[in-house]
Amino acid sequence: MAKTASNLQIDSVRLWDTIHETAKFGATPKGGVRRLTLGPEDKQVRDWFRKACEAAGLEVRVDALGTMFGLRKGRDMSKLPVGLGSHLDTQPTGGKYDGVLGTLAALEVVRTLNDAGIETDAPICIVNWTNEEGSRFAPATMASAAYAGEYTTENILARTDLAGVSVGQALDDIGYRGNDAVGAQKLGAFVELHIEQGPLLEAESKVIGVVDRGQGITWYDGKIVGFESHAGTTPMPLRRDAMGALAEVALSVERIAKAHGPNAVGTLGEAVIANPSRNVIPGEIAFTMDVRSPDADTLEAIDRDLRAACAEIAARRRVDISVDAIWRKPPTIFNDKLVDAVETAAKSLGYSNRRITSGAGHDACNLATVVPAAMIFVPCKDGISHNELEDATQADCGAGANVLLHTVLSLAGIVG
Ligand code: HGY
Ligand code: MN
Ligand code: MN
Repeated sequence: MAKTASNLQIDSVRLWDTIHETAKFGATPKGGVRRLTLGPEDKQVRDWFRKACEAAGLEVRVDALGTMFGLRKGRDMSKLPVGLGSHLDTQPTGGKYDGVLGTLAALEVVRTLNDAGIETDAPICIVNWTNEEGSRFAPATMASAAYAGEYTTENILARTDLAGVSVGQALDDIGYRGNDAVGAQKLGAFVELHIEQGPLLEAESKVIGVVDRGQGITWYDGKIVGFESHAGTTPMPLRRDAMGALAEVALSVERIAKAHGPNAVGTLGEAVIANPSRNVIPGEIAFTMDVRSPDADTLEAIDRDLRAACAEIAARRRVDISVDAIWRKPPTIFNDKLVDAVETAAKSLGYSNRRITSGAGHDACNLATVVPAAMIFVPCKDGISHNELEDATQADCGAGANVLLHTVLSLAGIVG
């Protein structure tokens, strides 16, 4: 006899065990996870995920960018599935929860419905999106962006990593270039559970973040060209030092983001010196920048100020500085109805909650441009993420998964 759905709870021990079981794929000595997209560790977790989905009775399909869909039939298969999930790839010094919680909580929702013998009216579909992190291949959230029509599949397949390996080649290397066209699996809605990756929920002792907004993001590729010359014989006034210019660019990013604060952030996260040598003045440096704000006008203003600062540094230091905006993600406004469904679920389950804007980018932010979408946050310890110290509690992960379960049930309808 099926349990009544209203008192249904996920199995938080099983979810916790699943999170820690998959953390072994790419486990690092410091307790983090290094699972770069489409690498060998990503293959391991993908193979694990496929088996777990099939064991839960899901029909697993993979699209041309490797995104994995696990479909649970509903009574009315003419209805579009309710989507839920996140990503299983991590940063180089990533943690156990970023993306993993949302993907495995989606699996836990299915397992819970199976155990309770509950059939939903609409089907549900759990999703593991390829390359949410954007660390190995830019941009971040590339597969869900292609699903939302922002890029063609060919454009994404041709993207390369620093070693010159393309997305297409990497997919073939791990056997995850699927036969389905990107976008073939239609979704009627999408809900993503994620750790907050910031300090607010913990600081306010709130268990659930009802995410109604997401920051806009601009990613830049930059290049500084100066002049390589002898570190000992070149007088300081004659130098065209790319490293000195980079140092000023980095401080300008920080200054400009602060000037447009408090709701703006800017980071110079990568720098690669061409042919580095201790006794050669750097002549060429490639770098990247990440700028974010919930406000589109602020992003535009920061773009103008950054370009002006680079032009001034370049002229004064007699170097060339180029800055190319390779990804512009506008701020996200999540679907009111779904955000209300998340809030209603949190309240009915008795969890403390607050509305919150996501500082991080997520696949749900892309889905929100094509289907009704919303997100659920739970706290992470000290707000730390993209760091091997990333941590969360079993209770909070379980609470988030329960809110996910009841949000999905409110959207998919219950039959048995
Ligand atoms: O960069 C981001 O916001 C996401 O965590 N990949
Ligand atoms: Mn994430
Ligand atoms: Mn991340």
